[in-house]
Amino acid sequence: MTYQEIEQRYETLIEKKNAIDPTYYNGIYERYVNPVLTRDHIPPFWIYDPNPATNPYMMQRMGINAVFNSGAILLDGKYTLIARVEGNDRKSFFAIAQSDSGTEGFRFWNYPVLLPDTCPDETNVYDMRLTKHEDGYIYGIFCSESKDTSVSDLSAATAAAGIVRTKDLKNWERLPNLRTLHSPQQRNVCLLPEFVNGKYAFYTRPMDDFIETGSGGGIGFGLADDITNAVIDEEKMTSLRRYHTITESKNGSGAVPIRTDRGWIHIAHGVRNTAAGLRYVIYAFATSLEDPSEVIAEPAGYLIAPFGKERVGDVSNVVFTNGAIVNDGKVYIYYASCDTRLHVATTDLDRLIDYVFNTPADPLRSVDCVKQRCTFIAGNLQYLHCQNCAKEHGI
Ligand code: M1P
Repeated sequence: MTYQEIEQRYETLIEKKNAIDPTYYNGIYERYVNPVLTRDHIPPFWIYDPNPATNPYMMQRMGINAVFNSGAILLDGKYTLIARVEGNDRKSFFAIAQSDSGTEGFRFWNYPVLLPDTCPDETNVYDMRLTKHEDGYIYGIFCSESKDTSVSDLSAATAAAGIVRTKDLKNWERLPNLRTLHSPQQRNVCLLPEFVNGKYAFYTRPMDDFIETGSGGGIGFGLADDITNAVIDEEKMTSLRRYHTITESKNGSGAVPIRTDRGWIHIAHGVRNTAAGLRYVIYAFATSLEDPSEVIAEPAGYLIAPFGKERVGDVSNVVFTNGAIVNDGKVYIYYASCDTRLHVATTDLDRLIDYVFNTPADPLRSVDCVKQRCTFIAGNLQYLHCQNCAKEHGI
């Protein structure tokens, strides 16, 4: 192929229309036919040297493997994603893509984000949550991964929460990593947009180890006095890991919580183990506006699970979110499948609130789940019977 043909193929992809997937219905949200970001959405000049003199075979010089977990905000009226981009060399980095509609036409800026290099041991960075904070800054909280040199295992790593801030997503200030005094490692940390008791409020995910959360009981909540030296002493538990549920192995914050009249709505992820490896799904819960560490609603089971083609990828059986946008009552949930590509699901605030507050909680035992369903069925059959009677009597 010539560089012009590669460019043309790229333009065709960016201009491609997206549509609601007609094969999927649950009344809660819509899925879309096409992913919103894939590695094919990367500008060709990030990958190819366009000069035939230095690239006579027009081969990829610097390949991109995947584009997935993305933070999200509305910036100057544009749906703005900070995507996790992974090179063929396995290193992840961040890049900004914008769209006018939120469901199609995402185009990357010319350059990826070059973060200030303040942590010499940091090897990899990923999964940034973007928070438009009431202090006037946009914060990015991300996973900062370093090699664990205290053990001989070559793959041993440590995870910490990196913090950056910006006003325009162009000029970034790196702040010291978050320190949680009682948790050795952190990943999936996210910052609430509002102060709580005059402090910066974080949802954390205490972990004993890089992969296993160990004694970490779920999603934590902690306050830091100073964002420029963020230290959390106490981490209160919010949404918990529970035996034989979707969060048995681990869970973690996802999109920055959405403020509603009824409470903060969280769109998080839960992980369980299976014979085929870990299965990641997305679930929702709500915390109180008065006390954002208190869970006030938690529907049973998952909100989004891998579906159809989403099931297969580099890390199969995974859906994961770290970004959502609310615009004029419409909610755009950006979720990745299998650490490979990024999708959008759309709903609206009313439906999301109805889902979170009116979906029954998990009774935690099969027998109680059957009782719960029988009560549901009985109510439904009675309603249908009444409807039929009314029709028969012409009411
Ligand atoms: O591979 C699935 C996900 O694994 C991690 O999530 P967690 O910390 O909950 O295990 C993250 O690295 C995430 O990026 C990845 O998608």
